[in-house]
Amino acid sequence: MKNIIVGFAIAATTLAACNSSNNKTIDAKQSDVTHDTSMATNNTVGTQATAAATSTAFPAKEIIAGYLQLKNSLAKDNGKDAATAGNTIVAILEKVNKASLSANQMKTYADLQDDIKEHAEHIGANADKIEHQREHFEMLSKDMADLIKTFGNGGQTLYKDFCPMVGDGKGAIWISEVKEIKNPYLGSKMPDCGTVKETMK
Ligand SMILES: [Cu+2]
Repeated sequence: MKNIIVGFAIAATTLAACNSSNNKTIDAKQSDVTHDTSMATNNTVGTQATAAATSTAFPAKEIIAGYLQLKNSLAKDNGKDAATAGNTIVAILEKVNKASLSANQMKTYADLQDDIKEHAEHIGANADKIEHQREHFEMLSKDMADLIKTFGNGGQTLYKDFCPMVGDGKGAIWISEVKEIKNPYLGSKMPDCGTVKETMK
């Protein structure tokens, strides 16, 4: 228990150092999200969403692709590629056509957009600090799980993985496109640590 509290304190301090507005986010995201896949709506699936400003569909597929690119870069301990993926996510978010969203989608997106953007920006700006990127990736992963619940999986089967060894035994989730575990938090130190907790169809 002491370790957990210390872990939270360190995480909060680190993030406060890079942006004080993040403290609220940490509290809000501390409890893991329970998932009801039956609530997922796949109404953007099947439409070829583009990141163009004129797009009428939410670019769930593109955001997920950027996230997966980020996840795979971290699994390979490549902070430079992770930063590129972070910047890609920011660019996609900036082109979202909010007028195309339903009331329910708008509500979810309004809650998530600033958070996702901020984590993606920090990951983009810290190519040489992979452990810092991983702290933001942990919170980004929770946001992505929420995003997928509302906007669908972009037409591909996704897996929610969990590794109990991240953050001094606190554990952390990530989303993957493959069933095989490739740990983005521990990389080459422990590539296969973790289990599939949920299939997000
Ligand atoms: Cu940061």
